[in-house]
This record gives sequence, C-alpha cells and structure tokens, in this order.
Amino acid sequence: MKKNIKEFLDLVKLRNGHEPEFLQAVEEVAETVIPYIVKHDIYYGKNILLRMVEPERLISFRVSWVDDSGEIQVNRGYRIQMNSAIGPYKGGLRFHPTVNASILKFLAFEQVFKNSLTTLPMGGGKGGSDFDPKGKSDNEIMRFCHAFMSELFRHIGPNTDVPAGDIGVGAREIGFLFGMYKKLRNEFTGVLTGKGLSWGGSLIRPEATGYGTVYFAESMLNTKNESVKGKTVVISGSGNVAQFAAEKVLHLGGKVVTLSDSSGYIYDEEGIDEAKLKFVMELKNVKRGRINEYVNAYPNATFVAGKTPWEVTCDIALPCATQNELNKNNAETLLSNGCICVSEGANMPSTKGAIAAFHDAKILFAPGKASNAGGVATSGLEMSQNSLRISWTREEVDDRLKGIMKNIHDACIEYGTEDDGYINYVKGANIAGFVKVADAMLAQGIV
Ligand code: NDP
Ligand code: 2IT
Repeated sequence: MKKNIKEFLDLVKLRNGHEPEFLQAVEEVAETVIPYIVKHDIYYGKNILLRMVEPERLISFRVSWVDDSGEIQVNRGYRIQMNSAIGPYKGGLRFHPTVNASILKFLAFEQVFKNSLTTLPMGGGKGGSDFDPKGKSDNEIMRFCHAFMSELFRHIGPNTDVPAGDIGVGAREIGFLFGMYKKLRNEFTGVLTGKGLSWGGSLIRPEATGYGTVYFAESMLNTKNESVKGKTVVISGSGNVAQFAAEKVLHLGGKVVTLSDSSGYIYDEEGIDEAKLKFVMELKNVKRGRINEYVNAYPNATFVAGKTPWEVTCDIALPCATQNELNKNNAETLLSNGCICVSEGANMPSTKGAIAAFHDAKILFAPGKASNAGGVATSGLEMSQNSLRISWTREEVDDRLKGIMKNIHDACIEYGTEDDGYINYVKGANIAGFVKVADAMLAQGIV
C-alpha cells in the first residue's frame, strides 16, 4: 500500500514540485483514498486519482486597470476548472496578494470533494487574483472587478462554471462582477452565487459557511453526548466565515472568546455577545477596519499582536481564516488546554502535523471539505432557486442547509469509522467525496 501511495505522490511531485499547497492537499487525499481504491476492483487500475489531480482546464489572464491616482495597474487573474464529472465547475474567487496557481489548485482540488459531499450536482473549480483589496477605494474595487470579469466572462456561464466569493470577495465584489457579466453577455442568469437578495441571491448564503461549520461541530459533539451549549469557543479570522460561525455558536448557547485577522487576535474573557458581534460586523463589513479596534470599544478585552488565538484555553476551536494557520505546536497547545473538538471553517487551516496530533489524541476533528461545505451547498441552493425563478424562505434554506450538513456527517461516519469506533472524518470525507466523482468519471469514459 505504502508503495502505491509513494509512486503516485512521486509522479504528482514531479509534475507539480513547485506547488507546496497543492501537493499538501493531494497527499492528504491520496493517503486515505488510495487504500480504498486498492481494495475495490471497480476503481483499481483506472488512474482515476491521477486524472483528478490534473485540472481539466487552467486559465490565466492579464487584468489591467487604472487606480485612483491614474496609474495603470496589472494583476494576474486565474480560473482553475478542476473537474466537471458531476456538474458545472463551482467554487469561489479569492482576491489576496498571496494568490498563485498552487493555492488555487489546492482550493479547486478540495472543492471537487467538498461539492461531491454536498449531494448537489456541482463540479469543482476555483479562481481569483493576486489583487489586494485592502486600502482600495470602492471605485478601485469596481474597476478591478470589471476588468477581471471582462476576460473571465468568456469562460463561465450558469451551465458551465459558476464562481462565488472567498477571501477578499464578498457581496460588494460579487455585485460588480455580476454587473459586468450581465452587460457583456446581455443575459440575466445565475452565473455567480452570493448575489444580493433583490437580484437573484439566496437568503442564508452569507451565513451558510459559518453556520454549517457550527452545525457540523454540533453533530460531532452529539456523537459523544456533548453539545456546543456552555462550551468556550476560540475562533480565528473575523471575515465572513468567522462572523457567522460566532453568531451560530451564540445561538446554540456557547461562549466565543476570540476573533483575529492577519495582525493578531482579540481575547474577550467575558465573551463576544450579540451586541459585540454586531460591532465587529459593522467594523469589518462597512468600515473595513481592523480587529484590534475592538479593544477601543471594549477595553476589558486584549489585543495580542502577531499571534494566533490557539494559545487561549477552549473546548472547541474553529479555524476560520486561511490555510496552514494552525500548526503542530498550536495543536499540542490546544490539546494540553483540554480542547475536544476542531471544526474547520477555512480551507486546509490545519497543517499535516496538526491533523496527526488531533488524530493521535482521538479528539473530534473535521476537515474543511466536510465542515465548511455549507457555503457552497447553499450556493447550490441559490442555483436551484435561480433555475426555478423562485425564492425560498429563510427557514426553508436553513432547514436544507442543516439537512445537508447532517448528510455529510453521516457519510463521514459511513466511510470513516475505524475498527476501534473512532470516526476519522478526514478519511470519511475523502472517500465519500471520491466515490461519487469516480463513479461519474467511470460512467463517462476516458474524456
Ligand atoms: P474574508 O475575506 O471574509 O475573511 C478572511 C479573514 O481571514 C480575515 O479576517 C483575514 O484577515 C483573515 N486572513 C486572511 N489571510 C490571512 C492570513 N494569511 N493570516 C491570518 N489571517 C488571515 O474570507 P472568508 O471568511 O470568506 O474566508 C475565510 C476562509 O474560509 C478561507 O480559507 C476560505 O477559503 C474559507 N471558505 C470560505 C467560504 C465562503 O463562503 N466565503 C466557504 C468555504 C470556505 P485580514 O483582513 O488581516 O487579511
Ligand atoms: O471554499 C468554498 O467552498 C467557497 N469559497 C464557496 C464556494 C461557492 O461556490 O459558494
């Protein structure tokens, strides 16, 4: 078995040696999926995983735009169309200076498995740009988004590829992107998700990733006759996912004590209640400020510069910022402080060493492709509503989201339960996600 995995990874490394994040994501999948393939004749010898690590299409393009001082700026735009076996490519757009092909390929690869887990008909894709939205005016954001879409529009469509938000791309950016797509195509369609409510958006889509991450934590805790109620929760990030994860923890009776951004974290021992969370949402989404401003409004809280919140004692940790933000040392600190549950809101926030530490300690650990799938699942529900030209109520969408998160949890139990009864959610999510895509690829032949 080890030989099969090594040979496969050696080949992937040979082709993608300069892409560390992509290799990290592939390695995690290969280690759990190859043993499953070897045991199942229908998948064995078909090079399915080798086909899955090669994007169906990788698009890279120039984005030129003019900033407020009249300077011409040039950024690089991408769309990775990874796998369309079970539906149109689907996945977010990330605008962040660190964006490159490795990061987008890891995200697109994860997205294929995640979208499969949602039970909805969506293939996997991801895109974005090395554009940095921080400090840009609304007009600069608009000009950049319009320039970006003036190329992307020819590669996407409601039945081809449906982008959405990710880091640095929220409701404002989706609006500008949609406006340019509609103008160029002269079509009003569901080509993007995360749209505003009056122009095709779905209720609960903004909340869905964070809510889903907490629903998943609750399902994991229930397997141990535990729940979020009364638990102390540490959250990283202060963007879309972190904000609504915090909101759902409060709904379920937990106490949130941290939020963060790339400058550091705030610790509020008294708990970030609904009023304080409202302040954070206004600060981040309207004023576009920094999380350290929290302590000016709430002086009993502290700001810890340059650090991540994993040193704070908690029962539950929800990493909701970015990839590789929680390493082996952080994991060991969480464990020695008594943490019993980690549900990833971000994509691949835990390093390989951190995941091994959680598994060795046999705590509840959910990989992002399972626990943060609520966002893209609700994007799938937005696509359905667009096709039907109707809008479901908040309760209808939330009920469907809860049902999908429960299905994903059940699938992880089915494919991930070890002989000693421990649920390995990484193995469960990888195999369950793989089977559906692999079956579709086999049925469609070598294409
Ligand atoms: P936002 O842009 O809304 O927020 C990102 C947050 O993460 C900010 O607080 C940001 O801080 C912080 N962050 C970003 N980069 C870093 C870094 N290098 N180090 C420390 N903190 C960082 O993004 P989202 O909330 O939408 O996304 C967060 C994560 O969730 C990402 O991993 C994304 O892929 C994932 N995700 C998002 C989904 C969605 O629907 N939006 C769905 C599923 C997963 P700062 O302002 O300082 O950069
Ligand atoms: O990583 C993700 O799942 C997202 N950024 C959401 C993708 C989507 O299409 O809603």
